[in-house]
Amino acid sequence: MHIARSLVPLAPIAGLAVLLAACSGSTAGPGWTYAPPPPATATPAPASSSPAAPSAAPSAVTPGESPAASAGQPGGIVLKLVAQNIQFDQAELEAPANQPFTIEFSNQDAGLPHNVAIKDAAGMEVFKGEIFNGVDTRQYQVPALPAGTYTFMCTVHPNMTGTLTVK
Ligand SMILES: [Cu+2]
Repeated sequence: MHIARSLVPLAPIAGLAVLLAACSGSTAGPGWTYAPPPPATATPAPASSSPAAPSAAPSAVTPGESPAASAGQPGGIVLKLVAQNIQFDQAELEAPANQPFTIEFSNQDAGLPHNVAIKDAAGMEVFKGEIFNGVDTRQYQVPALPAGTYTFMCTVHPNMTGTLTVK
């Protein structure tokens, strides 16, 4: 609003004349002077309210961002895994071969660190998710893996293990 007000004095005299002419017809002259600014301020408001769009992105651009965001999750395959009482809720997981997937990992142990790491049949670590304290959830983006049998585990707790079948 402050910007809008400062713009008024800067407006050309002709512009002021138009404004005054327009205002003269209405009962509330100042009301019309303030009326135009709201649309101008309304545009930045949505941009600031959406942290994902730091640039001047009108709401019309927002739909365009959704496809871009979904493109970051190829396939959209999400495996859900929960850790509770220092145990995984599943002993076996299955994932598609040769395509990235997501593990939505929920750590339900308050104050305890967990993660999900994946080792191949040879014991080579092919993925290691961030270790974080519960209660919290992370979306692990796992790279494409060739078909095979893998082991998933918590790096912090060796007893937390399971079998990941990729096929
Ligand atoms: Cu753990």
